[in-house]
Amino acid sequence: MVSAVWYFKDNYLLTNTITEQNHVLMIVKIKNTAISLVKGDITFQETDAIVNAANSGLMGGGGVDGAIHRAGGPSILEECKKIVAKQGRLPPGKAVITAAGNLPTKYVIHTVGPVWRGGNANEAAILASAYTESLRLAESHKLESIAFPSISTGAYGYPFAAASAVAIDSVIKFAKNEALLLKKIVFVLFNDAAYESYAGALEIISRQ
Ligand code: AR6
Repeated sequence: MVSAVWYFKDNYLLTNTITEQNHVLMIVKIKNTAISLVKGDITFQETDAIVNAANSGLMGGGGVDGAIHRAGGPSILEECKKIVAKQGRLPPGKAVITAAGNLPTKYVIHTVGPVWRGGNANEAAILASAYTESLRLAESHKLESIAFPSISTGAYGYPFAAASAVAIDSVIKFAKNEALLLKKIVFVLFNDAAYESYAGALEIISRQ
């Protein structure tokens, strides 16, 4: 069964579609950039870049980081080592780019989100910066599409409700104010709880 709800307001449209597989897909268009939510594994995304929820050492880890290095092969780690040798550890909120080895994407953008410490340790600003710096790097490499995981909401413990509001707000601001070539921004959510949280945030913020 396919059903769709469309909302129009100013320069975006919002679709809320239930596909044949019963996967909910939500898309909001801001100027020339479509922001969409899908459920799934980020390593399967065929966007120009996928974003890695890395740590400052850039030497791999668990969660998204582990999945990307496993699926992409050793060339990504080799490139990360060269970056760290040249410029040192990657501070939280910053981003760097490498090729993508065996992954179906062209590039991996590695960023570091904040560790959740209760909400009063600048977490929201650092998380917003991780998204914005990743998007700027994509633009500077003339990329048209990028896929994000839900940065910081796994090992780093950021609650989904708070993290999704920051993530959605950051990409909408970027689409409104900075996007030139970037036409597609995808959030790849790993489970229902993550999806519901991002869908709620996208619906609320995009109506404002
Ligand atoms: N595709 C999409 N989302 C995923 C996948 C996947 N394959 N695997 C997990 N998630 P995390 P963080 C979700 O821990 O919190 C690493 O060890 C997961 O359910 O990957 O930023 C790094 O090396 C969660 O909602 O990233 C760092 O040390 C979200 O992705 C540290 O973890 C992020 O979970 C970074 O922690």
